[in-house]
Amino acid sequence: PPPPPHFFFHAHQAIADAQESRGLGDVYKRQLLNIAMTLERTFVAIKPDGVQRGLIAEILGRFETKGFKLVGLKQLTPSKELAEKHYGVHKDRPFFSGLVDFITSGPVVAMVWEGEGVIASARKLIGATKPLEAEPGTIRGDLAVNIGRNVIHGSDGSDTAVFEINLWFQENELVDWNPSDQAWRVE
Ligand code: DAT
Ligand code: MG
Repeated sequence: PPPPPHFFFHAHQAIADAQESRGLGDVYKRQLLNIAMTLERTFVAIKPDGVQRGLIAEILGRFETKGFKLVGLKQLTPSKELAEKHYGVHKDRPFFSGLVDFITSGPVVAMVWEGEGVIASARKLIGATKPLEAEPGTIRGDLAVNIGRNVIHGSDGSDTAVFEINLWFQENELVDWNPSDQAWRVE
C-alpha cells in the first residue's frame, strides 16, 4: 500500500512549490527540486535505558550537531500494544517478550529527524545492534555494552521509517520549519 499521505506531504509540497515557482532561475529551481526530492524522514527513539542513564542530551546532540532537522520530539512510556506493533517483525524471536517488557518499562524519547540520506546516516550514527561490535564514535559503540540495553532505536529503511513515524506520531505532532542557518549545511 502507498505510504500515508501526511508522511510525504512536505516533500510533495516542496516539489510542487519548486515546480510552480515563477521568477526563479532554472538553476535555482533545479536546486530546490533536488532538495525536495531527496528529503527523507526517519524515526529514532531513545530507549528506557538511555533515558534512565541521563543520555537524552548526548544522544539527541549527535543528530543535532550532525546537521539533521528535528521535526518531531516527545517523551512517552509506550503501551504494550504500541511496543508489539513497533517490534512486530520480531514477534517470533525468543527475545520478543523481553524486548517488549523492556521498551514499555519507562519513558522513551521518540523523535523524527529529516534530511538527505537521514535513514541510512542515522543507522550509521547509531552503530551495530550489538554494542560491543559497534564502532567507537557511534552511539552504541560509545555508550552501551549489551544488546538488550543498546540505548537507541532507528528505522532500518524507507518502508519501516514510514511505518514507524506513523505509528508513533500524529500528523499534527510533526513540525516543519526552516533552520535559519540551513544554507550553511546544504548547498
Ligand atoms: P536494531 O535495533 O539494530 O534495528 P534489530 O531490529 O535486529 O536491531 O532488533 C531490535 C532490538 O531487539 C535490538 O535493538 C535489541 C533486541 N535484540 C535483537 N536481537 C537480540 C538478541 N539476539 N537478543 C536479545 N535482544 C535482541
Ligand atoms: Mg531494527
